[in-house]
Amino acid sequence: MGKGKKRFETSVIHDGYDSAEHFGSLAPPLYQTSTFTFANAQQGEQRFAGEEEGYIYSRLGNPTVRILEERMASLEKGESALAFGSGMAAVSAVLFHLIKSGDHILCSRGVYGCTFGLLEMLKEKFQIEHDFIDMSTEEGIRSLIAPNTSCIYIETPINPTMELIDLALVCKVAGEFNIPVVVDNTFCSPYLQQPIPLGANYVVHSATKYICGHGDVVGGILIGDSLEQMNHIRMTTQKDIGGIMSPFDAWLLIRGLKTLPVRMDRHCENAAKIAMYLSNHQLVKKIHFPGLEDHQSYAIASSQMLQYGGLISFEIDGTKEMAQQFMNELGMVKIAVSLGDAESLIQHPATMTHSIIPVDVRAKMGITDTLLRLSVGLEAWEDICEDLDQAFQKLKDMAMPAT
Ligand code: LCS
Repeated sequence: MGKGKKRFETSVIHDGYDSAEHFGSLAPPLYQTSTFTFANAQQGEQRFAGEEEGYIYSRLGNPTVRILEERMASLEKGESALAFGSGMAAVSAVLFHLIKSGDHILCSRGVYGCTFGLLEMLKEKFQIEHDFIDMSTEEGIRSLIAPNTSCIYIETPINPTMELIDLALVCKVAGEFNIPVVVDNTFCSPYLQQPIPLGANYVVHSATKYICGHGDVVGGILIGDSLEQMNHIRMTTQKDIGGIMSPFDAWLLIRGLKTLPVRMDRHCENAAKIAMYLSNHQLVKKIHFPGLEDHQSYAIASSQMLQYGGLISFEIDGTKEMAQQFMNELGMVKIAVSLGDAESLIQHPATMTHSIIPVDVRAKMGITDTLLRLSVGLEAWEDICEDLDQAFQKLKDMAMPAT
């Protein structure tokens, strides 16, 4: 089987690494070094001039980090990838690359809270405007594209409302105007969704999540469809702003990636079962899981994603205090932000991940005070369900105390 023809489950284990180049070491080595020695002054000069291949300094490239970058580029079917110290560093690098003062960014109806914070900062400091829009129709997208629109930025599914965007549709319209499309693929991982073959130009990941899978790394990845553009980002935005990934974090992510398909299958399987349970519960007012047939994005999810993901948001039928009380009653399911870990995690977006967003904007995005986001872990689904069930029972007992 030739290069680039391997199946996904094989690529996560093998791509970007040849043990023959590393003394036969089965596990990719950890090059925990800040700098690289030159044989002589002339070699240093040639490396800096780009006349000789080779490493210089770990902010400009590191062999362990490079293995991860090559593997991620292959998994997302891009030309090249760059690893960053966090998902936000990857998001800011691609935005700094694409926009300049006075430009306009068109965004999906919702985005992660810190992405919102970054967009606000860009507006305040550099007069870069943005609009959050419903991207469900061609006309809707076209109507808000302005002459200074220099980027379309999409999350799908959107954190935390689980609304999906039809990527092929958006990329078709963007192509007519020659506007680059950036997709935050954090919620899916490349196993469930690959935006570049659908027409996107850049994919970003908070690698902290499913790519890592074990809750022990904060990292980000940017993948691009153009080697030239990505090399430019490497030698400008990444090098000079400097939010790079450490070799040790890259090493952990290479290790985590090997089990990505196996983990994702289990996350998705568990989430589908928990979603069924929640959708039948009388204390759940609304459930947002794209794998349920009556979800607004079910049709897009079925064609765009391999499976429906491991995240579920749901609204408690009650008050904000009841939603918080429900969280407090949970035992095994941990109260924590982040997602994609082996452990099931629950958080309250209105007061946690999306609390920076003003109430009226949050309301337009569909983030209510009773909305909870559950990242379904890898535990036995019955144990997750039992924990949710006992917390609901306590909530019910509190609402209707025994006489
Ligand atoms: N994009 C998405 C969709 C995210 O969910 C996050 C983090 C980021 C980018 C930023 O990545 P980071 O810098 O944290 O690696 N999302 C979080 C969340 O929902 N809970 O805690 C962090």
